Amino acid sequence: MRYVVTGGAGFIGSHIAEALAGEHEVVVVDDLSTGHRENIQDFDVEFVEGSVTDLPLLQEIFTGADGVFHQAAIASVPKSVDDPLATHAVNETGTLDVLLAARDAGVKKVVFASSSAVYGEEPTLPKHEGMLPAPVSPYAISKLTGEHYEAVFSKLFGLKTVALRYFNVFGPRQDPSSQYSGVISIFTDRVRAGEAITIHGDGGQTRDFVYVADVVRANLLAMERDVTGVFNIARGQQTDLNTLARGVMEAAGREVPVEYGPVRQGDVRHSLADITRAREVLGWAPEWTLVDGLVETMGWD
Ligand code: UD2
Repeated sequence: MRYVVTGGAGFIGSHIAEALAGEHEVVVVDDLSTGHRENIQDFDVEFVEGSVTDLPLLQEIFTGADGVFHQAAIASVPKSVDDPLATHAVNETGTLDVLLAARDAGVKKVVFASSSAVYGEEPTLPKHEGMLPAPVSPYAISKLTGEHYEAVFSKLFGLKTVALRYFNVFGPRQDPSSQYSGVISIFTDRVRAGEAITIHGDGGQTRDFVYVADVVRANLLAMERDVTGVFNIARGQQTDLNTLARGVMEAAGREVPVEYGPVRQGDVRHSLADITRAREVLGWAPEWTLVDGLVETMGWD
């Protein structure tokens, strides 16, 4: 099979590309705005530097492709608040470009990286796919729009599509360099360096963390199986930030000071997914515990 991974030099995309490489022909398209060439240097993939906003480029690359894993995005809520037009161009117009190029090239399926952000501030837990989305950021709107485009392209043009609503994904190659990076990438980076970690608020807030290898398997199943629609991808378990901080230190075998700062503006207090649909329809279940995932993440150079 020939697969294209947009955003394939990024965190999740590079893990998908790695899982496919060797067995399949893999083309990675990435504009390297947040991705890195080094993420894909150790396995056999074709690399094309370019953006999903370049429709002619996508049309060329998608020719002969069986499936597209669409992971490219400006993957940041705060960035989308600062510059909604940039997020709109890449996440919404870019997704439309991907779907148009996929349709025109006769691609069989597009699997799209959506986000738990689409649920917004609605406090009901756990979040399930039947709930009404309530986006509270341009980023969330962009992911929800991508889902809607997928559904409409399925209806109008018969293109098979799946949207995976990722919760808090973590693992090797997640970039810790920005203040908005995933909390686990920041904590593991600091603990490795022997530096203090900062918890925003009292540490009682919770997230549903899922290890990247499980997210990769969800993508492969979504591509292979005869399924369409929207699926939550998470572990279906809540972990509070104090427990997480202790877990990272245990995985590292090293203690660092824990500092407490003000609650981050716009932070959701609790997050938890209902993953029944992924279990029953996709045939997927998370296999990695948080602790095993943390150990693996810590061990990466
Ligand atoms: C996640 C997604 C985001 C979007 C959002 C939807 C990640 C990396 N981000 O944001 O893309 O889908 O969910 O709601 O998956 N924290 C600390 N100390 C730190 C860094 C973070 O205490 O040094 C806290 C932070 O205040 C928050 C929690 O850790 O309460 C998780 O933060 P995050 O940025 O990893 O992810 P989140 O849930 O805000």
